[in-house]
Amino acid sequence: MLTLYTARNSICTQKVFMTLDEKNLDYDMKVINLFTNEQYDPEYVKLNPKGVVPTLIDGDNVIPESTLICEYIDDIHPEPSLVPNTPFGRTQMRLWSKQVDETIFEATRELSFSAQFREKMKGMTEEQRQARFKNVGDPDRRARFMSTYKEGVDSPYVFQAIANFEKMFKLLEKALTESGGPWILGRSYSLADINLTPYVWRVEYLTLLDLWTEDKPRVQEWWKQAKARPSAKSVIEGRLTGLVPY
Ligand SMILES: N[C@@H](CCC(=O)N[C@@H](CS)C(=O)NCC(=O)O)C(=O)O
Repeated sequence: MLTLYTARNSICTQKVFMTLDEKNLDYDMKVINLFTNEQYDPEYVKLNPKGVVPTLIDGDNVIPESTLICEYIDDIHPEPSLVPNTPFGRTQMRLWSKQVDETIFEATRELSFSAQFREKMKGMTEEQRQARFKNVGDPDRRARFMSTYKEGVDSPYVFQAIANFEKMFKLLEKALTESGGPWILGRSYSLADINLTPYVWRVEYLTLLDLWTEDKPRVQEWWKQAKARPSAKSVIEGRLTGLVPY
């Protein structure tokens, strides 16, 4: 049985939930409370040295990083396949995962924190808050985190996040035009679509999506279908409205 470590509102874990759902797989779930610093518990850090979720446990195998976890799940349960069957197709898929991991994840976090989670951080004790800032090992990540907490939507990282989304949606319109759709890589739904879906859903929830998609008909069409996908609806909708707590 697979075990998945997650946290409330963890957007990167939603990719993994969607992948498990697409494959119709059972799993156990362990919830880490990020607001009481459980991610820095020495026992958890042994599993995930960065102190982040998700982490997947499959027997003796411990797998961090949501993108790698999704590919691992596809490898061990290849049907229905969520990965293209040509080397070039897989490279294209990974380019999308890379873009999400390198810019869209941070951008979404900056937008969510400055607009939504900041309020929750204000409810922590000063000691908890300082511990949270201190424990973020990566200095760039800590600077982003502190800036969105202190400056909210005026943080320079928020401007950068908006620009990164703008750039990504332009590339998405182009990719859908070239692939002919309906999915990012063409006719088959893949991890490229899954990797992006929770992030687009989050910016839609923050009422920002139209900003970028108004003039992009192919992105609009893609989003209509991506959102209607049963794995996306069951995983994301309930979590955003709070019906599914984790
Ligand atoms: N690149 C990692 C990012 C993991 C990550 O940062 N996860 C967030 C939740 S979505 C987290 O655990 N944050 C810990 C914290 O906020 O202290 C992945 O995709 O798995």
